[in-house]
Amino acid sequence: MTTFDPGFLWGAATSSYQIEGAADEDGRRPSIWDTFCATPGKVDNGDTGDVAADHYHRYREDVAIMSELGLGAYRFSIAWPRVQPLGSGAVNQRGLDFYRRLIDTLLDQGIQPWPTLYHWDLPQPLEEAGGWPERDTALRFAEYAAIVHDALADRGTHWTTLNEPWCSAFLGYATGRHAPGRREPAAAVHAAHHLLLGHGLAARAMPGTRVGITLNLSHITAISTAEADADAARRIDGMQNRLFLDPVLLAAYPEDVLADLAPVTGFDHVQEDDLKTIAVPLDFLGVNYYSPMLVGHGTTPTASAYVGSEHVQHLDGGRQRTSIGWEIDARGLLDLLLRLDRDYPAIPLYITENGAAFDDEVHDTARVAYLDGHVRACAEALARGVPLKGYFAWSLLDNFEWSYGYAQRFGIVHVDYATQRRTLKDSARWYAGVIERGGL
Ligand code: IFM
Repeated sequence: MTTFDPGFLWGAATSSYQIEGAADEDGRRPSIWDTFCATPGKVDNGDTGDVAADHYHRYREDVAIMSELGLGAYRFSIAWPRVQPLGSGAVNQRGLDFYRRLIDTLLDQGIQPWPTLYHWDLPQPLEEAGGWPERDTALRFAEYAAIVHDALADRGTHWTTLNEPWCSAFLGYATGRHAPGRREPAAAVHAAHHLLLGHGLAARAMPGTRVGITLNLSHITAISTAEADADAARRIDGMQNRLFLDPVLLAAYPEDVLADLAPVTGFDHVQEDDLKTIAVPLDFLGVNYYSPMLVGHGTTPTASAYVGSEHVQHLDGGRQRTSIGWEIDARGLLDLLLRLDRDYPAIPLYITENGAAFDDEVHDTARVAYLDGHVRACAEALARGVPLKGYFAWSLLDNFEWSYGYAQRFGIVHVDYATQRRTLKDSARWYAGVIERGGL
C-alpha cells in the first residue's frame, strides 16, 4: 500500500461562478463572466452561471457531502461581485454573510476552509474601466482583499490570492476564449503583470494569515532535440510557467521571456518596486496540473495564447485524452513537482486542482484511473523529497466549465442540473477510501 503522512491534506475544490448560481441575489452584481455568457456565441449552448449547481442555496447539503467523503479541506472562491458589487466602494454585507455561513458550516464539520479571493469573476465596472490591463485594477483588488480579511480572517485558514492568472491574462485578453473576450496581445501581457501585482498587494493586505497563489503549470517537452524544437519548449515553458513563478518566487521576470515578448510589448508598465511587492513571502504555492504539453517549431504562425510565440506548434503526444481533449499523463505531474522542487526550493506545495472531464456519469471508471495515477505521482514525488503537503481533487461537483458550459463534467459528485440532485460517483467513493486509509 502507498501511504501518505497523516498530516497530508486531502481536499476538493470548486469556484464561485462555476457552482453558486444566485447570480442576482442578495446584492450580487454582474461580473465579466455574466456579461460574457450573455454575449451570443461565447459559451457553448448559451449556458450561463445564473443557476449553476445552486450551491448558494444548497451549501449545507454540499458540506454534508464533503463530510461524508472525509475531506480535510475545501477549496472554494469568494465572488468579488458579491462582496463589493461594483469592484470599488460599498461593501455588500449580505455577500460577506454568505461566506461566513459557509465557513462556519465547514468548521462545524471539522473541514478546513481554503478560500481563493479571485477565480476569474471580475466585477463588470472594473472591466469597463479597462480591466486587468490597467494598474488600478490591482489596487482595487488589494482593497477587496482587505475587506475580506477584516470580515473573515478570524476564521483561521489558508488564503489563496489568485487562481490561474495565466488564464485570466491570456485566455481573457489574448485569445478571447474567456471573459472579457478581448483579443489584444499586449494588453494580455500587461494584465499578467497587474494580476501579479494585485497578488502581492493583496497578500500584504492579509496580515496574520497563511497566504499563497495558485498557478496552472505544465510539464513541457520538445518533440526533438533539434535547436528550434528545444527553443519552442523553452518559450512555452517561459510563458506558461516561468512568467509567473519567477516574479512570485524569485522577484524577477525571466530575461529570455522578456526578449520573446519584445515584439509584442515593452515592459514600461512595470514600475520600480513592483517585483519586490509581487515577491511577498508566501506560505505555499498552489499547483493546478491537468495535462502535459508537447511542442515543436512550426513555420506557419497560428493564433495562440502564447503571444509572441505563435509559430510554436502544439503536438499530439499520442496519449489517451479526457472528454475535453486533454492528454492524460500522470508522469508529467511527477516531473513538474520535481522541477519545482529543484528550481524553486523550500516553498511548501499543494496540488490545488487535479482532475478530469469525462462523459460518463456515476460509474466513472476513467476518472478513478486518472485520479489514482496522479495521486500515485504525488506519492512518488513525496518519496523523492518534494515538500508536497496536500492534494485537492477538481472538482467536488459537476459545474459550469467556462466556455464549454455544462457539457464537460469534472465532478466526483454528479449534479443533475434539472433537479439539482447530487449523486456520489464511483470516483467520490474511491476518494473517500483513499482519505480513510491515508493512501492507495
Ligand atoms: O474548471 C477549471 C477551473 O475553474 C480552473 N482550473 C481548470 C479547471 C478545468 O478546466
